Amino acid sequence: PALDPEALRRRALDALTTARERTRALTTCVDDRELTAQHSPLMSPLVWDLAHIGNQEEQWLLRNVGGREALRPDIDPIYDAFEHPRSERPTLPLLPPAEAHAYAAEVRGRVLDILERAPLHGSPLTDAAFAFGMIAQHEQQHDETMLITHQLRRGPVALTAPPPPPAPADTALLPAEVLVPGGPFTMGTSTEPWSLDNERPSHLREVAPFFIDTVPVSNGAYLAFVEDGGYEDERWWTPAGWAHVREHGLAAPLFWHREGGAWLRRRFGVTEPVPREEPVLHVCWYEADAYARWAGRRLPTETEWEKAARHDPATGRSRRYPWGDADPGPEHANLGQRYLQPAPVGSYPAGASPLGVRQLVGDVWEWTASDFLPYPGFAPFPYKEYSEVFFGPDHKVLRGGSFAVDRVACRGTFRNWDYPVRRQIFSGFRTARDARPEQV
Ligand code: AVJ
Ligand code: FE
Repeated sequence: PALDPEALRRRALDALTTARERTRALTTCVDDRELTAQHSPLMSPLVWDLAHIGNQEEQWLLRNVGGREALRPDIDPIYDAFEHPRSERPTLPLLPPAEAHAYAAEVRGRVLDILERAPLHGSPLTDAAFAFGMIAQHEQQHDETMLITHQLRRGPVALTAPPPPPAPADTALLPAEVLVPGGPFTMGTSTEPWSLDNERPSHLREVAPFFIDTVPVSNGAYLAFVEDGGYEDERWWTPAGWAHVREHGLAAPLFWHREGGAWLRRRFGVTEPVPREEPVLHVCWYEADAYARWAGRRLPTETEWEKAARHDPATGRSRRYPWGDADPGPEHANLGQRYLQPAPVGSYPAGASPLGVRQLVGDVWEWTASDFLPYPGFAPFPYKEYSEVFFGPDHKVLRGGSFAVDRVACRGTFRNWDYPVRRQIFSGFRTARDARPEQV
């Protein structure tokens, strides 16, 4: 059922406000020197993200939807992600922290005024209700990016959060894998109001039966691969993956190191023993793929992942989330930086799919076997640089969203992508295998 304009306005206001609270937390917990520093050549200075958030909001909501006069057209080029790679951004004449905060706040004040009055349908952007959702998602995506910067930063602890609850009692009894039946399945969406261009349109896909892990691969399981010499054994790696581990000397997930006989990991400034029960985090596609091969399995394709997450075998229908059509609540999934780590494998029984697959949404982004490609009938919207320029074999698809993603930027249809070498992102995975006909 379509939401009435007042409900849409409330929803947009709520999404924008939630995003700004997170942005503030991420940009006020360190001093100005740290905001302007580059903590890794892979990342922008935090103060660039902050003003870029404001600048995108100015361009799309103030100028496009609101038809208002530009506030700071002079800074557009500085905050255009395509003009300057991240490694160059510290050398740009960036707004200093106080000005960046003031600019983002000024844009937001004017945007809330537009949100109160604007007709939500029939605007220059075709549908202003979409534009508000897109900008809330954009800010939350940068909040995840800024959290990655915080993870890469060295120095005293700046961000804290409570730990997630321990795994539920039934975890040890869960089957290792679940059979997903073959047959047609509706992938993507043509109706989800805030879905982005690459999730559209919905279309039918034929899927062969397959088995998929009930839970994401844990640190404990991954450690068995490490200790079995997985990183030294060419058999498990694709040629490109093998060249990459050799060249960079990879021997364990990013942020892990060995001390005495113990494996430790650093997380937001705290070093602790690697927790066995937590989903493995900070692995690149090559590592995920090699682990799967070592385990006698493979990564799921993107189509398989989405079928596992959305297919309801009782009705044949594809649902919005593994648990149904309800928006994510705290009982369903570990999202929104509520905790600053994934929950133990087996958590969130209320978020399980009808077939019993757990933690598909939240906790860790899950690498899939698939390249990032357009769906049949794809049309860029509202700009080619969101998705279209990234399609092709250079990027692998990740699904499901991590603990760092807000629910506004996370759905059963949501698609993320990155280079197969990337591992500073909050990435993990689960494995799959073909089902033989007699098992179906
Ligand atoms: C969809 C997460 C790959 O961060 O590069 C932010 C999202 N696009 N600003 C990214 C995005 C433009 C994008 N990812
Ligand atoms: Fe951006």
